[in-house]
Formats: sequence, C-alpha cells, structure tokens
Amino acid sequence: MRKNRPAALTAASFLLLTGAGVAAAPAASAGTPGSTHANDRNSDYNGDGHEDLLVGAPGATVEGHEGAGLVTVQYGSSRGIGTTRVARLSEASTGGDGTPEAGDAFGATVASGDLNSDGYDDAVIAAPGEDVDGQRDAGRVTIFWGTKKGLKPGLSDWIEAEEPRAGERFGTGVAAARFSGATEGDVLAITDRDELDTYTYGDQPHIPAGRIFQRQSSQRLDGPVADGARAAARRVVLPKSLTTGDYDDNGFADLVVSGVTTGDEPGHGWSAYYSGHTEGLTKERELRGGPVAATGDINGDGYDDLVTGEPDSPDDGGETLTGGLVGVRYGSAHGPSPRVEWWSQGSAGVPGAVERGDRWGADLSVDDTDKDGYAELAIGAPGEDVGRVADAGAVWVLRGTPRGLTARGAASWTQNSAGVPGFAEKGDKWGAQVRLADPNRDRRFDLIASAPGENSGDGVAWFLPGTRSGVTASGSWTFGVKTLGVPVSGAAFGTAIDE
Ligand SMILES: [Ca+2]
Ligand SMILES: [Ca+2]
Ligand SMILES: [Ca+2]
Ligand SMILES: [Ca+2]
Repeated sequence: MRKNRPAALTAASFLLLTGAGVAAAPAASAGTPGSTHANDRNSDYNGDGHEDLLVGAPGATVEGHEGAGLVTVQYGSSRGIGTTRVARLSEASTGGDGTPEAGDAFGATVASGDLNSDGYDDAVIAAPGEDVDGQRDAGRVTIFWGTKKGLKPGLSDWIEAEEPRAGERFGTGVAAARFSGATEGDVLAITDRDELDTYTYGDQPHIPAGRIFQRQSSQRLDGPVADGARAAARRVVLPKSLTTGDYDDNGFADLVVSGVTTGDEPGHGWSAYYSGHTEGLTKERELRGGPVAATGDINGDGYDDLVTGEPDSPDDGGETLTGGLVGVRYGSAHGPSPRVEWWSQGSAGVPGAVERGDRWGADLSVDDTDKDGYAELAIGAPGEDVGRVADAGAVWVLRGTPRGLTARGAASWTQNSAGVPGFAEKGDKWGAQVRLADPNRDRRFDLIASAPGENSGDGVAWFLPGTRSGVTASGSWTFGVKTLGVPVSGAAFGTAIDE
C-alpha cells in the first residue's frame, strides 16, 4: 500500500498544477498521495507503511458527559496491531476547538485520507449529534492531522455546515479520496441528511481553524442525474454511508452515496453513483441496493467493484424473506454495471439459512485475504441467531476469483465457532461492523469484526488473521474498552471502523 511520496514526484506534480491549472490523473500506482482505487485507500497516520486501525466508540463517556464519544487508534507494525500502541481521541483532545457534550456521538462515522498531501493520512471523525449555535444535532466533523508520531491531541481542525440547521446531522457520511484534480491529495466528502459537500484543503496560513477547507462543491442528494435523461420519479434517499473506489478506472476516485428511501415507498435500499474526473464529482445514476456499501476489485480486472448490503429490505429484492441481501456490481469503463448479482444466505453454497431479522449485509468490507490478487467480501449479520440465542451475530467471508464472487470456499463464524474467543450471547450483535485490514503489511488482509452490544453495550472487537488460505479463526483474539483504556458503560466500541 502507498505511503511516503518521493520528493521528485512531489515537484513534478507541483509543476503540473501550476502549469496546467488542473492536475492530470496520477498513474494508478502506489506512491502518490491521494487514493483512487479501493486498494490504495489507506489509514496510515504515522506514515510508516503500516495501516493503523481507527475505531469509534460514540457512546463513550468523556469528562463525565455520557455519549460524547471517542475513537481509538491502534498503530500497525510488522507484528500487526495490539493493545499497547493506542491513542484515544475525543473532542477533549482538540485543544479547545471542540467540547465533549452528552450525545455528541463523536466517532459515529469515521474516514481516513491524506487531505493535506504530506504523506501522512489524516483521520476524519464525525459527531453528527453535535449541537452547533444552538441547533440541535446539526453535526460537526473533526480532522486530526497525521504526523510522523501519528495523530496527536491539539493537532486538529474542524468543519461545520455553512448554515448549521437542527437535525441535519452533518457528518452522517464521511469519505476521503482523490475525486478531482483540484488538489494533489484527497478530497473530503461529507453528507448530511440531504446534501453532499466536497472540501479541499487550503493550506493557507493565518486562516482561522475550521476555515482552512474550501468547499469545492455542494449538491442536493435528490438532485438530477447526469444529462437529466430518464430520471425516474424523484426518489428521496436518506443517506447512511459512503464508499469510494475507481469503478471506471479513469484515475480519479468515484463516490457512492448509499441510503434508504423515504416518502411513499420507504425503506428500500438505493445508492447514487458519482463519477470522479478532473473537475470533481458528477452524479451519474441511481442504483438499487444499500444503505451499506463497500468497494474492492473482486475479479481483479483493474475496475473496482461495488457491493451493497440491504439488511432490512422490505422486499428483499423480490424474495419473500427478510434476512438481508447483498448486491454485487462489477466495474467497467462505464462504472458499476447496471446488472446486479444478488446474494443471500439462501444462495447456493453460502453457509447458513435465510431467517427473518438476520440483517445479513449490515456491514461489508472488500479486500484480498489470501494474496491471490482477488478481493474477498466480508459480510456481517448482527441479527443472526446462534442456536436459540437471539441476535448473537455472525460473520462471513466469500472469495473473489477472476470470474467474480463465488460461494466456493465461503466461510462463516460465530462466537461459538472453534478457535473464536467468547460465547454467543443474546444481543451481542457480532458483525455489526466488519473490516478487512492489513496492519502487518503481509498483503493478507485480516478480519476485524465488532460487537458493539457485547458486555451490555461496552463493545468488543475480534481479530481473525488472514493467512495463505484466507481468514481463519485460529489465532484470533479480542480487544475492547478495557484493553484499550476506554471508559466502560455503554461506550458502544466498534460502532464504526474506518474503511
Ligand atoms: Ca502506521
Ligand atoms: Ca496528511
Ligand atoms: Ca473488478
Ligand atoms: Ca483473494
């Protein structure tokens, strides 16, 4: 994975910027700041080449304020992640820019990217429950800047909506990638309930904190699609998540805003695909599937592939049960395919059976767990019952091949599986978040799966190593509030894991 851009490249890119006004798309290879493809997305805050793990605990009590929220950062190394090199950051760490208050939910959504293109990834942490200027739940986003020593208290900036409004929940979704040629580094995308804003880092001295980002564009999420043709009946989608990748492999990252419909036919998962190019993001089309989304190259053809999860669909895409549905759209020169491959626990070869309330697809992650060049798909089903234990939860990994996703070799685990620490308990909701990450840089991505409901809502995460044969329970271990020094009682650790 990328990091530490060479000086020569920096100079060349700078010349290009000043000469042409708009930077050309970078070669799609490691070593350039900014990420385009899903597999050069990174979360390396100290620039040592090892991915670091950012986990949100939005329910955590900070300075006596319940639900103010915090995040933990576990720094990667050749030995992977552990519980010793850990940072804890909250609004109390911002040096006065932010103040922890009850219900802020700092850490409810998180993202990473190199926003100031200095070779260190920066952490983007939203507090959608933040009250701003007396506007309840207007929301705010904090950026902790990466350095050689990682993320540091006091080294942060923030962004709020230009006109904060009650209930808008700015920061509902956050993502960072190189969506345009406006900067050398990543562009920050933030949604609230009805708008998508993108921001570029200004790098101008003497600008007050929180104003160093320039809003590059703002568009309504229910706005028109490109060329306006064939726009269906105006569909209002409440956004829930963002994912990025280069679905059309044009050298700029694309964005998918994923959510659920409101209004006449509520509760259906829909996503909007925005293509990235030199100027910025253009809304191309709306796609059935969501409100969960993840990206990676499953069939290894260089075009990123889009995966959506619909854990609570009212119709399961035409099926009769509501156990959850996962959609796969392969990338092409025209972006994610209009053709969708639907998967459920009822698909041939997939372990398990479809049961109402499983919430299969409640979270997804895509990356290569066995280093064969084809990304695997991790799927969480926090509503899965284990025996008679309700909502204990389970996780799956389905393999990627040159022909796409396959059920052959699919695996699933519960907390009762051999080699997995813990016991399946009612309401653990294991698999509420899943993340494939490679902190030891062996190119076999490990599975991190969290249970925010574990231990009466404190939250715990499991680490299952990626090996020559993919993810395995052997050698798995857990970490959580106690081992990472987070105040217990309802911290909901693991509610968000940076993708
Ligand atoms: Ca690192
Ligand atoms: Ca940076
Ligand atoms: Ca592909
Ligand atoms: Ca693979």
